[in-house]
Amino acid sequence: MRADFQSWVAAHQARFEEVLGGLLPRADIAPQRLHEAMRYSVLDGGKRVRPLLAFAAGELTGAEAVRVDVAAAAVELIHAYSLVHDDMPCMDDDVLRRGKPTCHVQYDEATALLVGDSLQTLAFQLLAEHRLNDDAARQLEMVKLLALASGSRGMAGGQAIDLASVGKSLTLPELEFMHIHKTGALIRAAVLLGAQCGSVSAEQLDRLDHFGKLIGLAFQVVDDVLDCEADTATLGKTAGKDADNDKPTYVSLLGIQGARDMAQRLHREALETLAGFGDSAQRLRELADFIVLRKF
Ligand code: GRG
Repeated sequence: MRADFQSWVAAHQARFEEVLGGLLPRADIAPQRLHEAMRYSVLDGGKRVRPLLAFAAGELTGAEAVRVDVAAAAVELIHAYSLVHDDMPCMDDDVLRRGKPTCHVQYDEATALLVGDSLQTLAFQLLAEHRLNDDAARQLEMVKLLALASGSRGMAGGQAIDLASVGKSLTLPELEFMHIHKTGALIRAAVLLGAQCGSVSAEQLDRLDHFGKLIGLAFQVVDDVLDCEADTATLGKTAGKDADNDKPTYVSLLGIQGARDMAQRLHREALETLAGFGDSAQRLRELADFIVLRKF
């Protein structure tokens, strides 16, 4: 990572932590235990890749930072809710997330369920409550975009396919379909929401959409490789879960080298989609590099 990019990431992560802290309900407000568990699940952890993508896309389109903050927070709250629910015994049944006990372990299952529900609704509350774009119709489109990316035709649908595919062998197109929905949809939404807080043409949005799809899939391919290669301490979540759970992955289909090659190809194609943007897309390029080169 270049020093300049590293400090951009660190500054945005630190500022965003404050933003999230201010947008989440305070832990001393009733119901205290639920609010405390929501804060536990969102704050102090995670790479914040999706918010960083929103910030980079927002910088590209000249968006006001306070607007992108809200869009980025909405996406991160959806992401945090999905992790809380995914870790529950009825799904992945995991005990470690972001280097801490998972929400249902730290609190209890009913609380974890309600944390996920409450984070999801808070995300949409924020999008309805704060001005994201001067054009109200555009803002409504943004709300719809996040709803589609999160629901049965996006992340939750991808998760359903994931749960149904345990112990089965999927073809490459089937695996791709699952991951474009489960992981890719929210990453794509982060790019598009960040961009739409500013001024962006339909043609530019189309190219950013393509970038988001490619980098979202690359993120998952790298996640599959890391699940095999990295250790639990580095990941902050249990390593080797995919093989243990007999889940089809890019590694099980293509082998480690095949999966790495695929991530490289997606990375290259993602960078190509940004070619026309010049210097304004530099942060997005650096984030694309980070997504494929990351070690955690
Ligand atoms: C429960 C509706 C529902 C969906 C769950 C996101 C998800 C769908 C499951 C998480 C399981 C998983 C390991 C997915 C693969 C990719 C992924 C989303 C990894 C976690 O994202 P990171 O690495 O996490 O950005 P941090 O903690 O850095 O935010």
